[in-house]
Amino acid sequence: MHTPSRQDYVSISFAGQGGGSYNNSKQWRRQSCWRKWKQLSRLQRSLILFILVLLFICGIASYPTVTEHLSGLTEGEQHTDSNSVLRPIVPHVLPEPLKQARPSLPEQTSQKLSNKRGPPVLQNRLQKKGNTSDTVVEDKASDTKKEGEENGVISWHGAVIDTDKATEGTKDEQNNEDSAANQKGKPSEESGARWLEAVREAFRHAWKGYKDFSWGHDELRPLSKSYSEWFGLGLTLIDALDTMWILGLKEEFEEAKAWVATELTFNKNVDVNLFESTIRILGGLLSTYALTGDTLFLDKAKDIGSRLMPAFNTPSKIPYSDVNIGKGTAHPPRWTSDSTVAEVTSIQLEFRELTRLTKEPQYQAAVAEVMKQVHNLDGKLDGLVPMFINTNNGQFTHQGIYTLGARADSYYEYLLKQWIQGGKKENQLLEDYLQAIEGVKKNLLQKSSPNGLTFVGELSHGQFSPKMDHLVCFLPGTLALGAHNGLPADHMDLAKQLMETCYQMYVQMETGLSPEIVHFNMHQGSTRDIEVKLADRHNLLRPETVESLFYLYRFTKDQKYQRWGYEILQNFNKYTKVSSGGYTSINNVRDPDYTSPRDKMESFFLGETLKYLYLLFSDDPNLINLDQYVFNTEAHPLPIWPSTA
Ligand code: DMJ
Repeated sequence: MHTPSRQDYVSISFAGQGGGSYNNSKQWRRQSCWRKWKQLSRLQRSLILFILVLLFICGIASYPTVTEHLSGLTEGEQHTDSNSVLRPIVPHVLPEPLKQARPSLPEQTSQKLSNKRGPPVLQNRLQKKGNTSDTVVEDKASDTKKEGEENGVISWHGAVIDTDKATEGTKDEQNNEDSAANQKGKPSEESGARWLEAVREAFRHAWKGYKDFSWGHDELRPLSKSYSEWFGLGLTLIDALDTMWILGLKEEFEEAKAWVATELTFNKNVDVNLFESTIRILGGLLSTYALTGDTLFLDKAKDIGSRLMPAFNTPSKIPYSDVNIGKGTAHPPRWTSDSTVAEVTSIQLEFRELTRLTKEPQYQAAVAEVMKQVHNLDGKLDGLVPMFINTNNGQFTHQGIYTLGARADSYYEYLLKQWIQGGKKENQLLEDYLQAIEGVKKNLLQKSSPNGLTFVGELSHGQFSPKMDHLVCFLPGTLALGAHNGLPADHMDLAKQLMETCYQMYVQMETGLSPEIVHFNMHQGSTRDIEVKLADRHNLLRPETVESLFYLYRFTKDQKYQRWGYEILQNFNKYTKVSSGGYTSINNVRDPDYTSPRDKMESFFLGETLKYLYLLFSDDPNLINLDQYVFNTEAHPLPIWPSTA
């Protein structure tokens, strides 16, 4: 009996291929292969099988669409978030309010994207856009002048900056050109009015849920028709006060005001986060006072402001993250003595305004001290700051990581906005801002493949990561605001590019809603620009993109920004609206049939998202005139200080 050997196998193989004496029939090949297979030892067969299985697994894993689909199914089945009520989503078709819902993608990038679109489901969604309909989720400082600063002109690293330039409601020449090129598909006056009304309607719907199921509590849980408490201070109600005023919802405003007058008390034994309560509560009360002149709101602002001050009693004067507003004690989180850099540097607008109104210097002094220390610290990279700062020694910690996203974002926003608030005199703030934007350009800015979307990534110990939080989408608006106030014109160019990217973070998702975090492809040969990891597919009804759309529209009058905003509003209505009242965050923006609602309406949806949408659709430059007001990071407009000169 012939025992097959490795030698035999090799010789047969060569004979077959090189000799040409055998015919190439399929049958012969099958027999020959089988014979060869049988001639192999058990070990050889096992090895080959193992390699084949390995190759198959690698092949599957490197094909994202398949893995994402598979993982998506797994996620859906295994989802155990106790806050989410997993009920079937029943589409509920409402009449189409507008004919112009189909987005026009006039820019080159958009054109390219539409030619090279990825998954068919996305193409279907985009094709259907002209026919969108609403679906309801069923119940389921230094002031010293330097050379060249006269007449509002200062020089920074060779760039001459005309800081007196700021004319609300007018466009710079370049923007006029852009605008002329984008008149096609422009919303008519009539539809403009309807878009405004659509925001009011969305607000009323959100307010109904809040009123019916969570009145006086922090946040609505619209699916379980209940509420959640964070600080127990009526967070959503306070955050929404100035939105109601701006939207002209008088009845709703009056009932909320009555609650503030009779029910709201800060004399409570409760720990609050300094940053969150400053931007939402103190900021909300101050802006409502600024808009209405009603001293009720100023009195309440003074009360909460003074109760937050113990946070600054730390060895370094860098504030703790948490304060007990009843006991007057403060502390860092249990696990660290660090505070977040964005949190300690994004409370300045509010405390400075409190000092201006009360003539009590301690508020402004406390937050100015923080800015001074952060300005002088080592550990920055070209003006970019790390994410944490220690409350004992006042030094940056966890150094080497730089992002414009979570934990650092509003540091940059408040550099510019404090400078604007103070009448553009505090040059140190401006210089830090300008340096940081150069730092962004140098270290964090990249283009995606294949369509060359400009994005802001992250840097970790010298290693670039193409990861961008939705939170970073505040940046186009901030850059545009700076350019409007006389900062370099290339800031506006960058703002427009990033705006397009933030919009694409919505358009390229199957629901037309952005995920929390995206990753951009940078290698040539990529088939799509944006990837989303499984854990990042949620949408919390965040405002940053519509916030930037508002600024870009105000300054350019380019109506494509309004159309983009209207699309986003329609998609919020389609995928996050809960029929019994309210809107819900969702877990999965990539599956229109299984969005997996989270059962939570964040207070910033009313405080920010709907407010910015309304302002975006309004053509009245005096509805929060940007030469008179500056928005805090929670969309509460605060007065720009009158010049005392
Ligand atoms: C808001 O509380 C503020 O805009 C903050 O600066 C960032 N996070 C949320 C909105 O996304």
